[in-house]
Amino acid sequence: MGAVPCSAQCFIWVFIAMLLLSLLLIGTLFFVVLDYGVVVKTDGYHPNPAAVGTTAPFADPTLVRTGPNAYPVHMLAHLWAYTPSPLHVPQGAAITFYLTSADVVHGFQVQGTTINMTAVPGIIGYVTYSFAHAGTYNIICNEFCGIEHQSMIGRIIVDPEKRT
Ligand SMILES: [Cu+2]
Repeated sequence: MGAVPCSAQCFIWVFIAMLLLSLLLIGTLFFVVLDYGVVVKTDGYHPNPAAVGTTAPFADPTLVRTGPNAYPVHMLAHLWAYTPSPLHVPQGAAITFYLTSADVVHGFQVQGTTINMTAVPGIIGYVTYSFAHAGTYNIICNEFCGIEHQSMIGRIIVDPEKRT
């Protein structure tokens, strides 16, 4: 018994099934990207990564309180460290990390948290996070960036909330 030839109606049903699968795949991609914030939020661009550390706002990477619970900080990744480090932040405060790189692509993963960004030269990404627990958190580089990559570790020290 030979193979059963596919009729014109059969081709139509195969086409419909593939179309539905394609729509499902595309719909799932949109859902995941839009709903879970997979796309890194970008705050801006700068044309000269080599000079970003000497120009505002990255030249003065201090934590400044700008609202009732708002603390933005401009964080610079460079060969092979993070500036500022150690960074003291208050427990429970909403810290917005504005991150860029002065040279090559670096990682910015804060252990024990959901912060995991990529520092890209020329692009300023940002993420807001609130540290619920006091303690010392390591920032690790998870993008291979050169011969001292493994020693590229920063520190975030979360100071206990002062209760009066
Ligand atoms: Cu690295």
